Amino acid sequence: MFVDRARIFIRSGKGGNGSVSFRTEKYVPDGGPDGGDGGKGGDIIFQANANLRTLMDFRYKTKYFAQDGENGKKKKQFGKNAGDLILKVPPGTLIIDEETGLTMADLIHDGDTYIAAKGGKGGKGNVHYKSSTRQAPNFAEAGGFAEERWVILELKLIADVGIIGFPNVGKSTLLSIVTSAKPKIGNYHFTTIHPNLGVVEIFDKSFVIADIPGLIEGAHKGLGLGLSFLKHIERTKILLHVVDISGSEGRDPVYDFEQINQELDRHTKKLSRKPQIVAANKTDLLQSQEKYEAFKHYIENKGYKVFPISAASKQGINDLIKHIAWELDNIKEEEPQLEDIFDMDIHGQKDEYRKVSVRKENDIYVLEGKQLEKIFNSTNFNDLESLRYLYNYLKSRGAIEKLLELGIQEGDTVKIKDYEFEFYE
Ligand SMILES: Nc1nc2c(ncn2[C@@H]2O[C@H](COP(=O)(O)OP(=O)(O)OP(=O)(O)O)[C@@H](O)[C@H]2O)c(=O)[nH]1
Ligand SMILES: [Mg+2]
Repeated sequence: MFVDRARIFIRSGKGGNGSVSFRTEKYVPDGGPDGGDGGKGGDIIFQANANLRTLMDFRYKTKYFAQDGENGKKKKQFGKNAGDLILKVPPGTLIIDEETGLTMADLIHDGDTYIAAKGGKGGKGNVHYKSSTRQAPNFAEAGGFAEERWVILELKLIADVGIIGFPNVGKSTLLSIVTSAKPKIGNYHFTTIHPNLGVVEIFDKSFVIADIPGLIEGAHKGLGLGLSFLKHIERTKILLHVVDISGSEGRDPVYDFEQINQELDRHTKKLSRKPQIVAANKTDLLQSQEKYEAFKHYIENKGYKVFPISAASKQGINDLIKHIAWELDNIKEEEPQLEDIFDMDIHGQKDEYRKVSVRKENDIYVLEGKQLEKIFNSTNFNDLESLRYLYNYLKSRGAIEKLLELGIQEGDTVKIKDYEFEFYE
C-alpha cells in the first residue's frame, strides 16, 4: 500500500534524576555527598532511508516513545543514557509540527536525520551542589523534561522524471519496460492507483522515474484521482508527457495534451513550466502516418520534443531514454525545491522555557514557568538549602521583585504547580 501522509505522536525520554546520596564508607564518619548524575533521555530521530517508498508503517503504529534516562546512583555513579529511537522514513518526507503547521524538516537524501523531540538532560547529582557553606546538600537536580508533539509526515517523492498523461495511454507499461518496477497495467482507466518509482540505468548513469496516475480533465475539481498525486511531481526535473497517438479510445491526442497541461497549470504554474518531453505512444496501432506528423508539428511548434514510441513493441524506447538522460545532464542544475524550514530551537523557544510568569489570583500568588517547574521538581522541601536554591532562582528570574510589586506580604500564599506555601523573604 502506498501511503503519503501520516499523523503520529512522538515523545522523547525524560532525563534521569540526579541522586541524593552520602558516602558511608567505614572509617569515613562524615561522608560527603556522592549522588551521581541521571542519564539523558532518548531522542526521537527521523532518518531518511532509500529502501523505503511509503509511510505505510506509520498508519499502523501511531505512537512512539523514547526511553527515559536512568536515575543517578550513589558513589557518583551515572545513570545510563537512554538509547535514541530512530524512525525510518522514505527520502522526500516532510516533518510538520501539527500544532503550528510549520515544517520542521525536509529529509531529502538517504541518511538525512532530524531530531524531532530531544530527550531531557540528566539531572545533576547532589555531589555538584557541595560548596564551602553547604557541606551536605540534601537535594539534587531533577531530570530534564521529555518533549512531545503530534507530527504530520508528508511524503513528496523525489524523482528526476515524472510520467504524466491521460489514463490508459501506457504510462505504467513504459515504466515497466525501462525499469524493474512492476506497476499494475490493464486496458482500463485508473488501473494504477498510486505513484510508482523505478530506476532507469543507461550507460554508466541512472535516474529515477515516477509514474503519476490519475490525471484527467477536471482533476483539479477532484475528478479521477484528483490532484492528490501532483505533489509528487513538484520535485521532478522533467515531465515525460505520454499520449496515445493511435487514438485507440477515440480521443484526440492534441486535446489530451492540452487538457493535462491545463490541469497542471491549475495546480501550480510552476508545474506547467517544467520542461516536458512528449512521447507519442502506441505507434504500433497507428492507422495513418499523417496523424503522427500533424501531432508532431503541433507539439514542436509549441517548443517540445516528440518521440514516437511503442511501449508494447519497445520501438523508439532507446532514443527516448537517451534523450531524457542527455536532457537531465544538460538541464541547469536546480536544487530540488526545499520547503521553508522552521527551527524549533530558535524563535524564542528557549526564552519561553526560562520565563517565569507571576500573577495574583484572588489572594494567591501564582508562579508558572517550564524551567521553574523542573527546578521545583528537584526541590527538597525539608531542606533549607534546597529551598534557598529555589528562592535564588526565582530572584534571578525577577519573580521575587514582581511578587513584591504585586504587594505580597510575609505569610501570604504562593502557589507553584499544585503546591501552596507561605511566603517568607
Ligand atoms: N498496442 C499497444 N498497447 C499498449 C501500448 N502501451 C500500452 N498499451 C496497452 O494499453 C493499456 C493501458 O496501459 P497502461 O500502461 O496500464 O496505461 P496507464 O497510462 O498506466 O493507465 P492508468 O494506470 O489507468 O492511468 C494496457 O492494456 C497496455 O497493454 C502500446 O505501445 N501499444
Ligand atoms: Mg498505469
